[in-house]
Amino acid sequence: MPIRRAADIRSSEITSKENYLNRREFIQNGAIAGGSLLAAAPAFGALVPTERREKLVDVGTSDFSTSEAINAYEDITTYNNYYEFGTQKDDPYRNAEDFEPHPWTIEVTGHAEKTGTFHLEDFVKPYALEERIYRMRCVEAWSMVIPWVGIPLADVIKHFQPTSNAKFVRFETLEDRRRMPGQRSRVLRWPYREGLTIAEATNPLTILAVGLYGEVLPNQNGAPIRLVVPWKYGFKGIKGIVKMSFVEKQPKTSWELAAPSEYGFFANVNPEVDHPRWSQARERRIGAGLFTPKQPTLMFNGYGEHVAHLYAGLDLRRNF
Ligand SMILES: Nc1nc2c(c(=O)[nH]1)N[C@H]1C(S)=C(S)[C@@H](COP(=O)(O)O)O[C@H]1N2
Ligand SMILES: [Mo]
Repeated sequence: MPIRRAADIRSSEITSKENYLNRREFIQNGAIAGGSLLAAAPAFGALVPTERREKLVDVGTSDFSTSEAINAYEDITTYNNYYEFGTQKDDPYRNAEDFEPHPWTIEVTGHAEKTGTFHLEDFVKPYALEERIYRMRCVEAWSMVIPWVGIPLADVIKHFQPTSNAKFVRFETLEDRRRMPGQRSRVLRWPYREGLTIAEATNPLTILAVGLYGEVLPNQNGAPIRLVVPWKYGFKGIKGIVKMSFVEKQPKTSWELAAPSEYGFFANVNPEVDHPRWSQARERRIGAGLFTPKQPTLMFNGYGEHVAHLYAGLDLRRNF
């Protein structure tokens, strides 16, 4: 796999990122003027980003976006979890480059008025694209701020008209050992699968992302379409989705199947409930620099005002 050196990167690629930041007026943001973003080293010093992707047009903004300093494109695209392409953080960057996410179809099944198999283009066409700058928190106690581009999952669900039997939405990633070499290992049960309650899936914060940094989603981040649920640990954000099912029973997720005592169905970011092997009280912001101390983790990753009501009456220690 050819790794491009800094000298190989067209200056236009670098300029486009700076323009992007200017356009977003992030330069005026104190956190960035302080150097935490522009001076940030990529998560992997030796690696440089792959080619920038096609620009997405007609992308609206959102009130749900955080004003925190966003992570560098290099951080977001070289420090990933995507076990279909390997278990090391730079494996997806290295191994997903040749993955071809087109053409792509999504199957919608289960308890809904409308079901069927759709080309990705037809699946997303009815909805307006929005940029959502979200804080993301991984269960491994690191975090990033990512400018996603996506569509509200609530709109998609409304379109398919689930019946009253639909209590959960279940998602599946592509299963293809030839195109996803990590699936030759039994590290997880394939295909990767995830689920949300209908209330979680229709919460206005939940999106299906098709891009980041104003461009088409890179393969390592889940091209062509992945889930983003910002109040939950990153593993809920299933990548490379090929199937969405409206189901009655709480679906088993890949991480629950792998280690039920460590990863529960809800996976809400909760600094008060430790992972069995480590604390969840603090997090390391990727790209912040070696000497930056860990920062406190916020309940529901700071999104409690929008989602705490979904869990009223639920014991969050038992339902982790
Ligand atoms: N199909 C699939 N989706 C996945 C994963 C995976 O291994 N396979 N890893 C999850 C985990 S643990 C995290 S933290 C996020 C990382 O998303 P990012 O690489 O875009 O930051 O993807 C999630 N989605
Ligand atoms: Mo994760």
